[in-house]
Amino acid sequence: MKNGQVAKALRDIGFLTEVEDAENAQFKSRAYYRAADSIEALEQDVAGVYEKGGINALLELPGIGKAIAAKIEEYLKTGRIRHLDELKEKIPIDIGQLGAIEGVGPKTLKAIYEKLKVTDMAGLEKAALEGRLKTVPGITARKEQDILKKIEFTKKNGGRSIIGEVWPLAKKIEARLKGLEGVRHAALAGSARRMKETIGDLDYIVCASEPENVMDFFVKMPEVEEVKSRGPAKAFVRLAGGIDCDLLAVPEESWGSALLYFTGNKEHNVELRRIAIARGLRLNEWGAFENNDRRVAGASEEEVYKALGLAWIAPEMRENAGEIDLAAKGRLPSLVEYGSLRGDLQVHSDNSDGTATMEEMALAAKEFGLDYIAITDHTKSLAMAGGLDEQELLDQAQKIAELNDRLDGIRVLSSAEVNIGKDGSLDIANNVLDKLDIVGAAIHSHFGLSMEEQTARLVNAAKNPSVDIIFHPTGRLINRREGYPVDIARLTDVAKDTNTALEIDAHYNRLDLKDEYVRMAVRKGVKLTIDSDAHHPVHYAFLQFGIGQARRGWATAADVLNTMPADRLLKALK
Ligand code: DGT
Ligand code: CA
Ligand code: CA
Ligand code: ZN
Repeated sequence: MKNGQVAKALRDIGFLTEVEDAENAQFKSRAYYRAADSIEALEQDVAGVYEKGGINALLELPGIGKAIAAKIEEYLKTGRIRHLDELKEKIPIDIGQLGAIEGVGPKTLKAIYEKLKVTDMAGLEKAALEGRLKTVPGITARKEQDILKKIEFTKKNGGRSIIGEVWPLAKKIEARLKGLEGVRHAALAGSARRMKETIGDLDYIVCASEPENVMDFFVKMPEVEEVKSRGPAKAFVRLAGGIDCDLLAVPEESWGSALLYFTGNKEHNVELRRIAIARGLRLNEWGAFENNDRRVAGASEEEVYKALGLAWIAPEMRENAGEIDLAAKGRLPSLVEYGSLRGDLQVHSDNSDGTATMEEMALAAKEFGLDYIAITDHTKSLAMAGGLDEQELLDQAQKIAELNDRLDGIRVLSSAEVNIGKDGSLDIANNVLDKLDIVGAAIHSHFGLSMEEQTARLVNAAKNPSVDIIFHPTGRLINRREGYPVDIARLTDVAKDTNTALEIDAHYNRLDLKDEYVRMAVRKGVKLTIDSDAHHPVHYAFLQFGIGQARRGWATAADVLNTMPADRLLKALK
């Protein structure tokens, strides 16, 4: 169903229309909101309505007039609405974030944007903390404090948590539960087990001889801020920092079915239940049962899948995106494994904006278990990040050669994160890039350009014979910025044709490419890399989130270049 997307696009137009001209556009923006509501409430798929009856059928829907029907048609045909793109270009604010702050209306947002160029929540918070917000006409010191409070509130309570931010605590709690006396199994389930990039709440399942003791322990953990409910085999708490946490205890014979159920996702579960029914079984968190209530499976996930005629499916794939069909045919891919990366191809040093020396980064990589890293400092047009020019890059490559003579058990590749210009050109000449072992290129500016222009920039970079990898291809920052618009179908085609790899940036703020784009790349045989984008020696730990994302996109080791030893990798590059 496209209804949700169409409604969102209409609502965004309504909102930006109001931001653009708060005095006069109220009537117009209301019309968009009404149309959005109407599409959302529709029972049929709006795409189906249009396919059958064309624009006239759209006009018959409540609240849809000529101008809006034309925009819906445009969206259904092209996946975008030019008018919305133009508005976004004029007022490039993050609507999801800034539009959600209570008490900050379109008129205020416009004033803030015009004076301070603030586009997102982080920027607004920074401006308020630095006392710049009250320099905006109409904003008093009191209102500034007010906005700051609302931001804190939204940050704490609103929305979903980024996986990397909750992961350490989530795993700590899992380990604690596993270590409790009388606990036979304990696991973190839900979206965290599926390695989704954002987490709504944490779900734990335990199997224990004395569930009451586990509940006691759980509600008394030091991080618990509020106990929302607590029973003999179930508890629900809120942790400091605002994330909710579910715990369920089940008997041994239901361990697998409960783990399966609470890992989800919901659509995967629904589909499994449908298959169970077709086989004369009843499936729930307690097991798979025959009509006479005899349990036929439940103790392990494998057993439950087997009862349904399916192979065990890795949690990261459980999104009802075709994986069940593959499991039925015994054709599941063998996913790239955690810990299987031999190297990391995006690492920064203090020669640009990293915090540690090349040697420190190399030694930390070795300690982490990697065989090689590429030092990918920024290049000259990214002055903010202390980008290197041609001579500095060549000097750095020389130092890397000396470093390799000195170091044992870790190899350092000379490289760069070359900045892609507005027109798709690079800021470092090819004859210099060719002296480096490997070259990554990335976009760091001009985020307001259209999809055509952004795609052309990336395609240009991919066609450059010196460029081996496109780093963080869509530029998204999870929960902060959507990324610039890219025609991924086109980019993946060009990447395939030119033997350019696309990166899964494992930094948990990016995870870019995201899962669905990874799947597209894998399907087309595009090579991927999984890189930490480390700016600090501890950042190699991010790699696990990149692997999680790769697995969510069905990638195997063969799809990921840096599962290879360095020599083979260098031969595989263009
Ligand atoms: P989240 O917490 O929003 O990041 O996403 P999940 O997937 O962790 O969802 P959550 O915590 O609401 O529930 C955990 C799992 O429990 C979910 O993935 C599937 C299962 N589940 C929850 N509600 C339903 C439901 O109404 N029907 C079915 N079949 N399964 C459900
Ligand atoms: Ca959850
Ligand atoms: Ca939950
Ligand atoms: Zn970077």
